[in-house]
Amino acid sequence: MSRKVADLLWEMLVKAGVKRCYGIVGDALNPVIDALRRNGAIEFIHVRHEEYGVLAAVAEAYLTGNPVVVCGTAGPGVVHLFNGLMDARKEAAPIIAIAGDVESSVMDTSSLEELNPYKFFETASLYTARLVNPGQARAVIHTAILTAVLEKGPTVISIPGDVASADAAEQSTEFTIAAPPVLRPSDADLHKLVQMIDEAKTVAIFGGEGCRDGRDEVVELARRLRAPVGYSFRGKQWLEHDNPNAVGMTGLLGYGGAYSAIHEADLLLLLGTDFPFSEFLPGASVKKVQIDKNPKHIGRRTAVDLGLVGDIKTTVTALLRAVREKTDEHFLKKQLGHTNSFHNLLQHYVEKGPEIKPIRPEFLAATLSELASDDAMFFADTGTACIWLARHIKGGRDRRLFGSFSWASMANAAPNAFGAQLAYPGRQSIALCGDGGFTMLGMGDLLTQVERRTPVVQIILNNESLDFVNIEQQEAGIVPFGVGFKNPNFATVAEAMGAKGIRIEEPGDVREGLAEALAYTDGPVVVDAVVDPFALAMPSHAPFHTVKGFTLSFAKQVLSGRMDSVITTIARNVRLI
Ligand SMILES: Cc1ncc(C[n+]2csc(CCOP(=O)(O)OP(=O)(O)O)c2C)c(N)n1
Repeated sequence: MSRKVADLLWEMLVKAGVKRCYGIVGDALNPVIDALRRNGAIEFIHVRHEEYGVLAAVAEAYLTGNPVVVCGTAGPGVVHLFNGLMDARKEAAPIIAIAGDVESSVMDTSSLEELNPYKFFETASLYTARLVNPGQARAVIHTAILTAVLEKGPTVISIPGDVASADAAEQSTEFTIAAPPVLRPSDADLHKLVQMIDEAKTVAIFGGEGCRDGRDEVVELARRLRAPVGYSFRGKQWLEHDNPNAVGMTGLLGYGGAYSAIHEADLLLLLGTDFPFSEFLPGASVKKVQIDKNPKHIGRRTAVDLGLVGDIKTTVTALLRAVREKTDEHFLKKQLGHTNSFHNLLQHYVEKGPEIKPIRPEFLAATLSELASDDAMFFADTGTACIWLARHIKGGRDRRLFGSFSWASMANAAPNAFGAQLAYPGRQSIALCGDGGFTMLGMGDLLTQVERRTPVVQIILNNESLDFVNIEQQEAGIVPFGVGFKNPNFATVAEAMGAKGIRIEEPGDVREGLAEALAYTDGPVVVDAVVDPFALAMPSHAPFHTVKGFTLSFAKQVLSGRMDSVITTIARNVRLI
């Protein structure tokens, strides 16, 4: 049989390092998937919902750095990919989507399941191509691969079945993928920066995902400058562990002394971060320097005094050769002091946890962190799970923490953990799921995990509400509405689906239940943890509007006859119990 366009596609994807393709087949994709079968080098992961497949692929691609393929058939199957591709775009994960397209003979005639891929994917995709002629194949596939890998994000190849099964005879499949280039600011700019650092009495560092490869250099710079180090959610896993200068996060999930450190320093170094909450960043009273390899990040969240383009590892290495060591530890000690006091506050519900029912999520998360292995991978659903992950799950050199941190889609954790487990079999892969998130997307594809006996631990924060929104509404000063729902016993449901189910209602059973879940390696586990829906989580720095909003909401709730829930919320959050 002669080589088809679809054969060429998989040959090139294999050369790009693709190990898996997640999706649902049919229609236009049938010849594509037939070629995948013939090729044999890429594992096909048949999921029950395309979005689940993409969110799994995002975790795999983010963690490994390798491109991952997803696929959906024409029209609706392709539409289901979209939210996941937005996630890939925001989380910078190299994903190549193969979108089935209508036959080329009926294109642009509003035929069944037809959509315009250029328009549809415009927001999500870094590069979208419609393969309508076999002659385009090599160039299109090549561009989709290189764009995904080098620009780190999703690309889309829209392909009709007739083109997939057309002859691709002579086309070459050879290409190379360059390693990321070394990028640092000019000598003149570096010199300016060194001067600013040397002149500043106190320096604080705030880092993000860009510190992934330059972690040791940033920690060394902080030591040299006696600088406290705060971080974004994405920066936490690189900058918190084994760093004596770590002072926590700022923003809505904030804890520790990060907020005061970055507001009280003479000079703030923003390193590899696009932290989006401008209101938590200091204004003109603090001098700011931002370094990022992506020029678009520089100065967009807050005005900076100096903006430099460079990767963090290379730039900080150059800085380390030039900056003078500081000796005054006063500022650093003060910020570490704030961090310690906040830590003690956070420990309250962890220490009291064994006695408090319903189970406090702080206690659940801290116990999980303690029991999980040193190379465990944790994923948090968008919702309150993020708060508990940020505050109570400890990172480590080999631990990984991931979620839909920049796109903030619900229901990401279970598919993330599934993709991670496929990429790293043998490591613990743990999803902290919201009950809203798990029932939105996680439940159907629990069957996929069961079928493959993938040992993913999903812990459901069963609070019978969209709790994050509940908190959000109160913060905005309104009466919580549209946030409550009823749940089944998830452990029983899981067992009926062929997974292991563990229900934890008693605080005294938390440790044993989690240990049992982590020890189970014969397939997926669902831990149904009945937690306190009234657990609030205020940031270490609560802006005035937050405090005002809660006060207003409490007043409105009292006036509308909900005195009981106001009293419970207050009682359970001001340490009365
Ligand atoms: C797909 C999607 N829909 C809606 C939202 C808005 N949203 C953010 S968090 C949240 C509530 C999450 O509830 P749940 O999964 O039960 O977790 P909890 O906050 O209760 O822990 C909602 C509705 C979103 N981010 N993504």
